Amino acid sequence: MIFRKICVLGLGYIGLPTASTFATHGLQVLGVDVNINIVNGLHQGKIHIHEPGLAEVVTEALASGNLSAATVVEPADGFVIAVPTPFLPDKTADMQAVKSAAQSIVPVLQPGNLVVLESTSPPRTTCDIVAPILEQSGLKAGIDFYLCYSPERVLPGKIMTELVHNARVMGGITPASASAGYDLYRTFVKGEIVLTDATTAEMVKLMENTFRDINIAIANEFSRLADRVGIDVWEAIQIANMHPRIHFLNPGPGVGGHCISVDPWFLVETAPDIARLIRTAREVNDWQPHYVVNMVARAVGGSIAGKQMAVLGLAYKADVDDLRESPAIEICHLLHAAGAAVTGYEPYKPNAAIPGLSMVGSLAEAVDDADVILLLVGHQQFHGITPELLRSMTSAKVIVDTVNLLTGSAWEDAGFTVHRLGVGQGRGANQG
Ligand code: SAJ
Repeated sequence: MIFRKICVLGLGYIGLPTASTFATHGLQVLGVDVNINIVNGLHQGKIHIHEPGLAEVVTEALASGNLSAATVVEPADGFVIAVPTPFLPDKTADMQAVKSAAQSIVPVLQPGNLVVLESTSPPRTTCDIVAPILEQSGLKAGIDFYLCYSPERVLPGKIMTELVHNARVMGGITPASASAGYDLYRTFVKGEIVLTDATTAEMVKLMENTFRDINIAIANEFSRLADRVGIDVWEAIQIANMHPRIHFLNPGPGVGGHCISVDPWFLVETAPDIARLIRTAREVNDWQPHYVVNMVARAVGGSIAGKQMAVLGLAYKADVDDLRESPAIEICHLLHAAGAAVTGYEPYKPNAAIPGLSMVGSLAEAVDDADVILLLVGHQQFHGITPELLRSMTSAKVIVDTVNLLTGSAWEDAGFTVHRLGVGQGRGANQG
């Protein structure tokens, strides 16, 4: 199938990179978003997302005349839905954005068109939710138009590379649909494009993120066990990973972001009686911020109330500006609720407004009058922090390191006690 014009619905972390990459590969692309500010910003060449390499591709796409933006869908050869699927307070998927995106295509859908859902969704969404909505057009899915599910699998921070080079799964509701989807994404995808059915593709996506969640949960659980038995979990993981069939991930302050901390719940929702391991892993990871706060309480000898906390890093992981579902922010809220005064420094979003936190624009301001310094994200900017540098900025003595950056005896020499996550008392607080 030949594509000349496509609409990409949703101009967020996935939609904007996808739309602009299609545009730089010769397609006429209309990016559609319900947020007028995003659409207007894009017309002025402004990008609302920090992602390495994205600005360059968007600038090139706009300059070529192939990329434009609007708030309403237009007739096209193909439609890509890349809208968010957050969860509701009861942890079930909020499919409202997917439903209204599909609904907005109905008036312009024509015979021979292709519709691709990219948003992470519970199994059977493409067949049971999207197809019936699109069929309100009077056209039959798989007969009059093609319909696919093709999940995005890109890692925030590496989106522009992974979008092009990762293998892609294309699940069609018919083989002809999968083949049409293949033709569209072949425009720019250099990785393999594997054809399958829509529900398998939905499961593949959820299985991948669940696998990672469970593997992080076991690392987090081992960090607690290490505390209990008096060993250094980072050292133990390093040694265990020398085994040819073992590959532990890292413990940390918790699992955040809009993917891994959300998607496994879609499987719990689908079959709560079966997905018991998946639920437990979610609960282990969701508890990790509380575990860190307990660690802070131990580090200060009991009460957090009245203490001045300097929090370094608020993003959900290293080297991204994304604050969604961030465990670091949850830790700040818990500290605030326990009566601490919390100052936050997030180099990628220095001006973020977060209730209960006073934000500052530099490391020096953050630690200036701190009693305790908490390192919650391993941003590159923090790799260069030395004991001497920090000592010149603060009289604080207690540091809590949840990402294992502040190792070695030099910290003690500079008068700091570093409490590292997953390092039991038996090993001494500063052992590297
Ligand atoms: N984390 C740990 N320990 C680790 C690795 C990660 O605690 O060893 C934490 C991070 O700090 C973060 C969370 O887990 O809070 C998730 O980070 P991540 O880098 O594992 O994943 P995401 O959410 O940025 O991106 C994931 C990726 N999925 C997989 O690797 C299976 C990505 O490929 C997906 O496209 C993305 O979810 C998505 O959009 O679904």
